[in-house]
Amino acid sequence: MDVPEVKAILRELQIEVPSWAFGNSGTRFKVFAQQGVPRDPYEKIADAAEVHRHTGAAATVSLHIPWDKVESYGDLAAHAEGLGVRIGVINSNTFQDDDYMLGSVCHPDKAVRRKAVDHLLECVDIMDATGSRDLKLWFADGLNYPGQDDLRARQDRLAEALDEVYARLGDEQRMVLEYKFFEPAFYATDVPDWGTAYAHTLRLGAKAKVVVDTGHHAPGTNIEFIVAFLLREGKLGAFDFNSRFYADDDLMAGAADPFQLFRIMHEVARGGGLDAGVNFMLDQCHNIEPKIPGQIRSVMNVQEATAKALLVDTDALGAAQAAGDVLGANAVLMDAFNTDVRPLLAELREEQGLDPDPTAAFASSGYLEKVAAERIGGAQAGWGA
Ligand code: PSV
Ligand code: MN
Repeated sequence: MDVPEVKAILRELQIEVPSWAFGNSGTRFKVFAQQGVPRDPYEKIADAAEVHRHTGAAATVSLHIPWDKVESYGDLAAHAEGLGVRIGVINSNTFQDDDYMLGSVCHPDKAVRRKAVDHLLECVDIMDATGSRDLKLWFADGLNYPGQDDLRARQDRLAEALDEVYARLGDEQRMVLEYKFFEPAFYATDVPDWGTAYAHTLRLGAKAKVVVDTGHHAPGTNIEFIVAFLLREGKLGAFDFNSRFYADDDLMAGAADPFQLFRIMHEVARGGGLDAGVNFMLDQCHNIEPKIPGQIRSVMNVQEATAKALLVDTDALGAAQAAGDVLGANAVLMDAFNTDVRPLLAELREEQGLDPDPTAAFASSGYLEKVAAERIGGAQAGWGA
């Protein structure tokens, strides 16, 4: 693909940012407060709009319910639009209530399952108000000990819950199911892997797809294979981008392994995923770095990985592969990965009327100083609060 074609695709690429990235977060040992952190969903959206203002590539914001509960979602959506962004995916939360200690939609008690499904249905009501297309489902359900509950019955309960929510979706709405192989449960989780998520969404129908959170795999998992497979089957719905060194670290996308992000974006591009309604979101928690620049960095990292992926000489790659030229094929891929795409992206930003250096532009905008002075009093938002 030549440079003008690469730029045309990058101009359209949007990376959704999560509202919770702008609140305080930390580890189970300590949450560090930062100055100017938003105190409500309106302020979170204002911060998210800054990411878009400087990158032109983050036009939508994911909400997490109940963290982002407000009186009027129509009003919140109008607030977002006034700032040049829109509300994107609605993330459900069935993991922070005492009732959910033994699970939510897979809980052995029918009353708890009812409560969880009602929450999911409420999330679809919110989607109606915000105009959101996707409901993101991640369940913390699972077991810590063998024998704790019936693995098989829990799949039946999960299927029953998913059926009810699926039936509530409007024609243009979708549900996207996220998998995770551990945490908070350590022996078994009820949606541990892409195979389980794929089987449930396949049974449900075309409006159900799979979410790939890049932090939710065992070390060494070939995530680009999963991406290629799901795209081939029309079942890749969304990404939660972040990076990890050890567990589900939720670090900035592309920070730990830019080569992996490139390989993923190569399969996305190869499988038509840049044009298939896939939602690209950052699911990150910024514990020690400032949050808005942290999101800007991740958006830029995804853009860089995508630009490199688009620069792969696919004809030369195909020819080398067909000839069994192992080293030649690998060299084609590595040439693209080793290309410095920063000048290309800087040029693109200038063409879009943006500063070629979004990080520096944000730093000199005075926004951080302004909100630090203004946001005094009230309770700072935080992951889980
Ligand atoms: C779970 O680890 C997860 O990735 C889900 O997407 C949650 O909704 C999110 O983290 C919260 O950060
Ligand atoms: Mn996630």
